[in-house]
Amino acid sequence: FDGGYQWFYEGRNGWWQYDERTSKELENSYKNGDKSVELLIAGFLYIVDFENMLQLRRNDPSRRRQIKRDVSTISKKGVAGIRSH
Ligand code: V3L
Repeated sequence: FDGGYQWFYEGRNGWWQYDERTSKELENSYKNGDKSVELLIAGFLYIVDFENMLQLRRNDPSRRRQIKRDVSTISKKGVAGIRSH
């Protein structure tokens, strides 16, 4: 979607792509100009902070990951924890 742009979060030595539903949610909020958005991922609430391009756990902000929006063709570990190689 959107010319092939996708959303990624930081893993160990690489990037994971967000699952499709969450990617769409992120893209909508980003396009809307929101500063942040709240996501429910595997039972935990996370904040995505577009100003600092971070994902943080809402109840433990020390659990933070860098995020990025990039073309879908970049080298990645997989999608939402499912390895692709
Ligand atoms: N989508 C899916 N799972 C997530 C996400 C997300 N946006 N954010 C955190 N988790 P934390 P390596 C990741 C999972 O930040 O080997 C990967 O998807 C997170 O999963 O402390 O380090 C892999 O499954 C972690 O299991 O709240 O690259 C796994 O790490 C858990 O939530 C290992 O990846 C706690 O993350």
